[in-house]
Amino acid sequence: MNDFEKYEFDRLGYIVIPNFLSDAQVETLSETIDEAEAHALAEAHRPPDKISAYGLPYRHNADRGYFASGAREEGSTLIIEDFFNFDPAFDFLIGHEQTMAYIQSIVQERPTINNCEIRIRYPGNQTRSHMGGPVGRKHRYYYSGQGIDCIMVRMVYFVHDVGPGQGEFCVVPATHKSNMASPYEGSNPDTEPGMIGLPVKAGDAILFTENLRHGGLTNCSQQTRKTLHVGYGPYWMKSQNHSTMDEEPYILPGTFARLTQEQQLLFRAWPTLLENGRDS
Ligand SMILES: O=C(O)CCC(=O)C(=O)O
Repeated sequence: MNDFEKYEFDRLGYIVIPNFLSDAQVETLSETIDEAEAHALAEAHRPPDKISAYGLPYRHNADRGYFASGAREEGSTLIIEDFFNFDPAFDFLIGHEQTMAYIQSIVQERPTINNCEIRIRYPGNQTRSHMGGPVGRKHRYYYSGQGIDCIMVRMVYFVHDVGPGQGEFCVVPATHKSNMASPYEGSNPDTEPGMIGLPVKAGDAILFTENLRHGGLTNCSQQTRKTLHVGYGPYWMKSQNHSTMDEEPYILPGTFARLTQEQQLLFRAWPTLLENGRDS
């Protein structure tokens, strides 16, 4: 993360990183997201196996190791959590060198992955505004003697262009430093004062602190918006996926076994002997 990016991240609470992924990576991710969508939709009629801490119904697919919520409907979102279990094609994002360079600049304790979800936002859908201001400790943005020190950040990877009107990820810049919660009622990102959409191209990424007020503008187009979201925080943070909130990260034994030791560490929500210079 260069000095300009650090300055902008501190000032605004997010940065857009153009051309972050190669065309080949975008193609692989896009194809695999489509497969995951088809797989999850094939089970969309099933009753939920689990209700999340926030009341969202989830279907659990034990074979492919994901939790899905939602269906293909006008105005709906399909969320597929723990997508790393679904297909090894996603593995290159675990410990992705360029991503980790950013994460290590803004999470001071050893970072781990605490959230991974595919978001599929059908026409008419929006993501309500949330966060900003004095949020709980889990999502806080701090600045210490060591620099920026976030508890929860997310990298969003884009596999197709998302232009104005196509359901852009949106933010109220600088609200990670606000001393007050948003007083605007309804949490409608389309009308909330200060909210701006961030248009992107395929291969771009957006890095933001969860402390920032954010959401997704209404997708007014006929294009379904598909993104990958990966959350990071200090190793002691447990899963922040809605379906497994504050549980151990949900990684199938088969997924864990195929990862390198460095990648495995990104799912270990406890201190390891490696941190004392010894192998665990
Ligand atoms: O992309 C969106 O629509 C919203 C995403 C979001 O709220 C998140 O990643 O925390």
